[in-house]
Amino acid sequence: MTIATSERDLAVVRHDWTRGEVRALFELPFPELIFRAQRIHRLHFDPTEVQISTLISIKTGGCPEDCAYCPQSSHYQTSVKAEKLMRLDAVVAEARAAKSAGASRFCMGAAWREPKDRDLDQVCEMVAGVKAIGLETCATLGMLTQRQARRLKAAGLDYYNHNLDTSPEYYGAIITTRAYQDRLDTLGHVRDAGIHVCCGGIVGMGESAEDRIGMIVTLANLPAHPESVPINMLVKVEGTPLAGGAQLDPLEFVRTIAVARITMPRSVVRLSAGREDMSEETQALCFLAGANSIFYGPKLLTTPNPERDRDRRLMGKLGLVPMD
Ligand code: SAM
Ligand code: DTB
Ligand code: SF4
Repeated sequence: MTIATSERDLAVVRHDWTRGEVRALFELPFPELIFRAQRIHRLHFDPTEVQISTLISIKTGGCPEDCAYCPQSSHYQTSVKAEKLMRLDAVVAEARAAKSAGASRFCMGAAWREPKDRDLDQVCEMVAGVKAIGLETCATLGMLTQRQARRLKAAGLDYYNHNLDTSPEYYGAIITTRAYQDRLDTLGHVRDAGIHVCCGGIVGMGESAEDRIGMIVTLANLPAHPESVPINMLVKVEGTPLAGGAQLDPLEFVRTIAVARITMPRSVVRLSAGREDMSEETQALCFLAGANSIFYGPKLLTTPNPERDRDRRLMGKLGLVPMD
């Protein structure tokens, strides 16, 4: 198996990755893998810059989908209580606080299978309100129709997060209430509406190495690479079917980040969920492997994320600075 190694080959952005090529990347000796990831990272980014996003759950819990990782699914007994959609003024107040803490993007998440049109009216107001205070806007609301995507774009939405989560082959073991193709359809609607795509997945869900390969192949062969690729380490939540699974070796997580960086050279790769339980050393390896975005602030949607001062200290130690 030959893999591109010249600077010119590395600079080519491809959408025709084969499983064999991606498998060969995963299996590279670690120093070789990291070196390639770093060379590609530096072609397109300043390796000291990290994009800072803050998450908020605008509608928590009670979701009809059965995603086996998710504490917000109504199929499982977890400590998450279902809440109503937040009020506009409360969302805008949180966005102001996120901006003054240093975030450049504000991501609003809702535990919906898909938004009702009445819900979307309110979310569009939130998007406009957050945009007006000078933040990039992101939302993750479940499946969208073409019309809903256009409405969000018109309201000022910059990014839509919609993860493929795992390989097409493993998807049915994780979610039964929707199909992989549903996800791909929504991604198409978002892209066609002119909204930037944020799409990645979760590792550590008991998937095989082949499934991590399949997930990256699918992401890297989308018609356009997602502008943002979140790689989440499963956050195990009591009450979900995946709570008791084996822990993935953190080095496999680092490898997944590196392969995402190499196959999607211009994408911002986010070291996403799972940092609360990750050592500083593992996080540092993720940045070396080409991760250049994090969620900042003590909560993800419902689970803990590192406190801000802990992240400021880590970034200081590593000499990393926020991306504009
Ligand atoms: N309901 C919408 C959907 O599923 O698209 C939006 C919110 S959903 C919580 C957004 C993403 O969070 C999921 O696609 C999944 O990748 C991630 N996620 C949820 N629970 C997680 C967990 N326990 N660990 C890691 N990532 C998780
Ligand atoms: C993404 O890929 N990860 C974020 C965001 N996109 C929406 C969500 C992580 C959720 C972790 C579990 C929780 O806090 O509920
Ligand atoms: Fe619902 Fe999204 Fe959680 Fe799945 S991941 S149960 S769709 S909130």
